[in-house]
Amino acid sequence: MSEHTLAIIKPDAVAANKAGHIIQRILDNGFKIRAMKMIHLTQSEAEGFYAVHRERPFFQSLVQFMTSGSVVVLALEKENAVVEWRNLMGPTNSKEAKPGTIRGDFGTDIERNASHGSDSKENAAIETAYFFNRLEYC
Ligand code: 3AN
Repeated sequence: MSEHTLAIIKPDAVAANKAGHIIQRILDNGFKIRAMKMIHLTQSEAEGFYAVHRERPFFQSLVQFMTSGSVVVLALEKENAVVEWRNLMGPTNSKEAKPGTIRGDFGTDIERNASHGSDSKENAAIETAYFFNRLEYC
């Protein structure tokens, strides 16, 4: 059954002019883009998005990175979209990601890893609603 997930092209990839390449890969891999926008997150928006990581040692650094430049946020649709998008991204740490994956090709390390993807259907619904209202959703 068709499923949705929330993807973010992170500031490192946008600043390196790789957003277009990544969007093309998303389309080439059979995802439909149901919503998309380029935004520059405020500190409170980034903190809210990553609230589950609030107690983690990397939280401040992650928020600083995610507010360092523009991001592209996308709502993607495909069969098994959550798992399919995470497979296309590769593992969290870009240093462990294989060539051919988005993090392997466009990321640098565990923080500057080019992209985000929801980790479950439940979080996909929460994260999609965090960024898009119904009018923005195609
Ligand atoms: P994923 O994005 O692969 O689901 P999470 O949810 O564990 O990974 O982590 C959210 C984000 O926090 C990651 N995308 C990454 O940028 C950052 N992150 C995770 N672990 C670390 C770490 N040990 N050091 C620095 N940043 C991290």
